[in-house]
Amino acid sequence: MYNCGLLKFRKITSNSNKEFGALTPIEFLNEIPFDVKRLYYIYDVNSEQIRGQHSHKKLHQVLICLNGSVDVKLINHFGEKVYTLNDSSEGLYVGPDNWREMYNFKEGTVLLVLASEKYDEDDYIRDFDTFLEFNEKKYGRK
Ligand code: T46
Repeated sequence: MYNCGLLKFRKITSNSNKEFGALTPIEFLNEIPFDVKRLYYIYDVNSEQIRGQHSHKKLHQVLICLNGSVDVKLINHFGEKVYTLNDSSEGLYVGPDNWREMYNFKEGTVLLVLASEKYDEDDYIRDFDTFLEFNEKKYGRK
């Protein structure tokens, strides 16, 4: 898929003690494909709720599901794909021009998001037809 994809982070566990648990370190400079300027997290979402339903003109983000499970549908000029995020050693990179929808939030899900820019409502496209027109101008007719 264009301008998005899964990132695998390290998961450090103990071979001798399964109860020790796991630790995932992320070094922003080496492992995140942009400078992180902001983070936020989404939680307490009802399982019937659909969030997102917008795209960004410039923003790069990485979505990491710290607990639970959530489906993320991405649509861009070149295709669409659904990612199930349920592993906290994985991150979903989402670049600009991707329409995103997050749904099927399992109870207790915490979705951490690393973002390349400060919050800016002008960077959002919240109407699907406007998103299609914007991408057609940028990438050409399909
Ligand atoms: C995205 C997906 C994955 C702020 O004031 N500051 C912030 O940094 C953010 C992210 C949001 N807000 C406000 C704007 C709205 O009044 O929080 C409210 C809820 O935001 P929104 O409806 O955009 O939330 P989601 O879950 O639909 O989308 C969020 C991000 O906004 C978006 O960039 O890609 O998560």
